Amino acid sequence: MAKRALITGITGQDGSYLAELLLLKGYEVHGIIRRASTVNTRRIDHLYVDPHESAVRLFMHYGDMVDGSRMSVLLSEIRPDEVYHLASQSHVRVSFDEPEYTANATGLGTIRLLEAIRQARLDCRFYQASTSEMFGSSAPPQNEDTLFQPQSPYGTAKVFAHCTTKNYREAYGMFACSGILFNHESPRRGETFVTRKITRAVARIKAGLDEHLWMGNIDAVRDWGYAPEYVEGMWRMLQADEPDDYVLATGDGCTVRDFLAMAFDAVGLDWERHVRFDERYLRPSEVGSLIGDPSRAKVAWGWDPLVRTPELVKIMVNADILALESGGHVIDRPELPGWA
Ligand code: NAP
Ligand code: F7E
Repeated sequence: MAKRALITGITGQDGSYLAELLLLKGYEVHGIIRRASTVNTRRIDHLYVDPHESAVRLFMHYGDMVDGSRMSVLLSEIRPDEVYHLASQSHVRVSFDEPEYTANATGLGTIRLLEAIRQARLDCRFYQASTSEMFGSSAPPQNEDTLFQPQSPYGTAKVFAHCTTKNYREAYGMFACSGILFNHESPRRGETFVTRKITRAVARIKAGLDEHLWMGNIDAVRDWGYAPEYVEGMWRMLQADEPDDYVLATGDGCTVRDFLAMAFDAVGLDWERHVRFDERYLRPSEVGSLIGDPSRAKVAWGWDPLVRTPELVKIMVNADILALESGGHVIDRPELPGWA
């Protein structure tokens, strides 16, 4: 019988790739979506017209992480073998504007889901989407033992969710894991995160539609990998013999300035002629440098990402140029082993 997975946050960047991967692996996939006044399923619509007829194994349910009773009903009805909890208010800058909502959806949302699993007495495996933002001001390279010193309401909410996941593993013997993922990007990345903001702007400036790009702190260092490889890591985490927490990262650091230079260079433009500073994109407290050490995942199950930041930049710039030329949204297909 096919394994049954539940994905919260299925309409997001990671949720869409993960749904695709699990359908390719033969899973029955259930996703939780929020009701919005306009349809926001553009990242997963292609899965309903899949030539392999995966659409018959894909099911959507309305729900919201702030609604605990709905989580209980959904978990009892779906009875999944694996739960991938990806739903979150995931924007760091926005979390300073909406700290209480971020704590509710991103922090308490995890406890609502874990309680729903526990009370339904489900024997299922649970994945928590933890983040390098939990390390905050701790110096790189960061690994699973690095001190959490979060610098934003998003980071503190994720520390709460991370510790709660560990507590349910230890207190109730649940197979509950946290993936501490460093920044991972793709053509499906939300348009207000810095990489996608840059690659969209490069496509528009190259096409003569815009002249300038307005940026905040370009000295920040991040470890940018390719999202499809990271969702494959989430799946591997839940196939392990024992539950544990793992860092997923490339191990390479790069400044926003370097990313800008590579992206403009990919289309033969000089970034310094087009980029302007705008203090509105600064944060009340910034995380200066995040560079991950993924040794534990490499040793445990050989996870070793193929795509490094320079190649990622090219993938994203090319996808944004193609989307602009085709006059709209184009869904990318990862060209990686296991995704054919
Ligand atoms: P994303 O593109 O922003 O997607 C977030 C998803 O969560 C969307 O499907 C969104 O639904 C859903 N969501 C938000 N608030 C919700 C709520 N109250 N109830 C139900 N659903 C809600 O994020 P992502 O990049 O795919 O990241 C996936 C997860 O990994 C997130 O938890 C994020 O914090 C974490 N993470 C991301 C990275 C990264 O670099 N991408 C790194 C570490 C950890 P709508 O479509 O309706 O908005
Ligand atoms: O910023 C700087 C900004 O918003 C990266 C989320 O997926 O990864 C993400 O969080 C850096 C920061 O991602 C602009 O100050 C400069 O230093 O793309 P970002 P993030 O804050 O690292 C972690 C791992 C997550 O878990 C989160 O969910 O870029 N920066 N100028 C800018 N950032 C933005 N967004 N816009 C700018 O104009």
